[in-house]
Amino acid sequence: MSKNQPRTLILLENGVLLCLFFAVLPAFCSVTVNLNGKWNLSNSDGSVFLGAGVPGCVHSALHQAGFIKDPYYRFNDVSYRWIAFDNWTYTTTFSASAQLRANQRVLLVFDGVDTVASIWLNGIVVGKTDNMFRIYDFAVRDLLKDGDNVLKVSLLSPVLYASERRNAHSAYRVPPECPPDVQKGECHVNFIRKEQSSFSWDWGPSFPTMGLWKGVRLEAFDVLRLVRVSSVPLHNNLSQWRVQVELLVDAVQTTSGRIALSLPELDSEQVLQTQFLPGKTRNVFTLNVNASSPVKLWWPNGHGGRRSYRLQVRGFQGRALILEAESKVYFRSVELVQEPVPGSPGLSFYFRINGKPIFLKGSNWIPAHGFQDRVDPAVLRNLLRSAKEANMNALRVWGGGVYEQDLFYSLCDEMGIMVWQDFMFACAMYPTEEDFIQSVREEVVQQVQRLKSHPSIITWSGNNENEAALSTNWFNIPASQRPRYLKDYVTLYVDTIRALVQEEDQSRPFLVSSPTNGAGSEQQGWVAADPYDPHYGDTHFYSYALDCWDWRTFPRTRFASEYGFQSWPSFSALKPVSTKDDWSYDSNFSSHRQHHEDGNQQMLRQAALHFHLPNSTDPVKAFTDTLYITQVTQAQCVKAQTEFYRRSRSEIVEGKGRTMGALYWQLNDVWPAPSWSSIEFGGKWKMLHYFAQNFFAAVLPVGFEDGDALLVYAVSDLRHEVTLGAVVSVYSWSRPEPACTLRSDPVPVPGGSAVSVFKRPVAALLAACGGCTRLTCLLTFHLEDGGGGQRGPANHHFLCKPKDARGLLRPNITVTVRELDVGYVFSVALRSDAVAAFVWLDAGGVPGRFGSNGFLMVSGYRAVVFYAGRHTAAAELSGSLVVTSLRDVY
Ligand code: BMA
Repeated sequence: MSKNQPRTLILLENGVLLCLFFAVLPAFCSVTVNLNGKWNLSNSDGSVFLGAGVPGCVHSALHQAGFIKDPYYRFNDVSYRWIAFDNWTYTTTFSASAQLRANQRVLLVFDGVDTVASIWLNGIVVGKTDNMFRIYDFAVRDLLKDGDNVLKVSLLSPVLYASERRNAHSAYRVPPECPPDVQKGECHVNFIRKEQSSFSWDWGPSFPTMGLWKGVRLEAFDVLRLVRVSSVPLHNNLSQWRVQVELLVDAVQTTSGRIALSLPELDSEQVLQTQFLPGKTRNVFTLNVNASSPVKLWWPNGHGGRRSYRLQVRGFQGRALILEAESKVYFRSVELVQEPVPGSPGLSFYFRINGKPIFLKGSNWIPAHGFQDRVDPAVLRNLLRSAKEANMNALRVWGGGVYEQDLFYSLCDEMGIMVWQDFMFACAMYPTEEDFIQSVREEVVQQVQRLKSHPSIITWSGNNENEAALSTNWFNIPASQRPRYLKDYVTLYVDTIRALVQEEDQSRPFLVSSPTNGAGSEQQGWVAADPYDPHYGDTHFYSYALDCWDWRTFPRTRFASEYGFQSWPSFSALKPVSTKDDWSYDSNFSSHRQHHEDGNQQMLRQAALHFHLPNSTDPVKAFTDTLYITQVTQAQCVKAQTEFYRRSRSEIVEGKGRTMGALYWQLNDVWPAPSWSSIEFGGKWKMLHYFAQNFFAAVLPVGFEDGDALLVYAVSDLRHEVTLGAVVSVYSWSRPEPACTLRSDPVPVPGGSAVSVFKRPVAALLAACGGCTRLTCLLTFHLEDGGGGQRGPANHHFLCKPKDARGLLRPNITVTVRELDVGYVFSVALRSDAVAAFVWLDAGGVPGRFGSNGFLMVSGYRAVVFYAGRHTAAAELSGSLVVTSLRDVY
């Protein structure tokens, strides 16, 4: 479509139809001119000049035009540091028709500028920007002319800007100043409202981006423009619903009219008289849902369906249509329950959706790429579908990244993934000068208005770890200065963000930080003495040195919103960004990619607690085996911790428990490097993600030792009660068949509970199974219902560290690949002549995923399915397939 062509239908970013352009009613229509596409880009001294895509960023443009190589290759993040120290200018030329200029108002709208820019139109500055998370619009009608119009966006180096702002803030320090050296990042990111991790993080590179990261357009209108429609369902007792519809309208002058709101599928309609005042105004209407139309609710993944309803909004002046929009409404309620818990000090902390307590199972989301223009729908779909397929029902959008694109939230709505939405502040103190706060105010209002229609978002949260940073004094703030920082904290998160969110959205809870003691923190002036207190709120817990197989090391918290362990991605993820010289664990490359102090050694030390470390004399095999062992270690650690949280949902032990959330750190990656992620950059599942499929299953057997006994708990997220017993099999490491099997009597397991279903002293269990010792045998177990049917996945429990296991042999696994569905679905049959642990299938460069992976083979045969991400053939898959098991690496 040519830039100037008026559209008959105008589609807003959030999928809302804005206005119908009728030839008979031209005066009432807004016209949009899309200014996206190819612009020119140059640096400050004009030595670099190239074409650049909008939306996009400088780094992507330089790469696409061949000025730089792949920024992710080897050490290029450091080689290309100069880019963010330069200033860059985007320029485009467009024509503005007389018809367009004849409108009363013409606005130049930027959906996202990254970050600090002056905007010039035909040589005149029309405005400035300083916040990546805001939409900006500027009135430009009188500057437009016949013929060519020149639009220029001059971006300042974000690194230099941040440093200038910091220098201007001379009264007191706003720490942390700079990231740790190991991150190879830039300083003072807290002084600029942009993606905080773009200056580096402990899992990510420093690419302080600049650019027009979202769309640019002209909007012209004579009467009014509908800026946004949002809707929030409210209810009385979950039976009588009403929808609060908010229209953000930009009117040229006072405009009276009628608004017709309708939910056709619910037979509900309302017509209201209204008056839009001049300028941008928020207009709130309520549509009562017809009491005789039953509403189907939105439920999280695993708890029910998700029916959406069409909401139609039309505005008339006389008989003329002045606005029209359509969007989706889902009905659900959310409460955050913080109330006294019998037998436990503190308060509960759990989410009730549609009146039902729900255990949140999932992970934490970080930006999916260092360059947001590279996060396309396929990337989002693959990651979110992967979350759903791993039985997750929740993700936390972490506060050091970006407020995600609309599609992210729409997919979460569809898939039933509940979103804990942070505001974008992380691991730092922040300035509170008036202009900074003012910019944050705009950011918060716009983001809440943009996102509040999504049922997936179940809570807002002010920041990541800033309460903890203040209370446990990460930045060595002298006691005498503490009050100043406390005051700034309250100013930003309580008096500004919380107050605005409560004004904009009464339909969901607001937490000031994560971790926090919630109501407990509030009582202590918003910064608790110990925000990690397991009796209140949510906790983050990391411990790399302690034995992660020992559940006693984990806090029995109300809600675990972060915990995790690092691992390396697969060789196929690293290969395209490295050369042969890099393929060893102690190469410069391996250290360079590790952004967490001592991270590479921490992984090996944790691995060595349980496993023999790889010792191949072939350097590449030693490297790939080490990648493997870090994935095994991570998968097993996060499994142990998650199972502990899930089995703690019904109990109070020593005053602690009733855990109702397990969101491990982290789901995805920003680049190919070691990190806490369960899905590596490029979308391939690590072993942890396959484990998550099991440890997040709706019905799960959890085995653990307490004192001298082995216990099996049945964890159920089902709605209804089931009768479950445990079947425990003892295997010898040296023989792929059970040595003996024990059963417990089925007991009732209520919906949403964790119940002990099996308890036996380990010694008695082994004694009953002739000749078994802790070193020679291992246990597998599953749950069966009253009818003898297996419920949930099988699980296992090792009675010793696998490095001490006696009889574990090299299994010599052979694989046969067979096509099941043309080019996309394959069966992979494995034959093993011994018990094999952590059997890992890697399809190399063939994208896709297996039905299960990283499993224990206690019998000689297993078949799994492979779902290819692109068309392939059995021969190609079979040629790329590498099978590794624990005994193969030493
Ligand atoms: C938490 C997160 C991130 C970090 C992670 C791993 O603190 O909030 O800041 O990446 O731990 O260190």
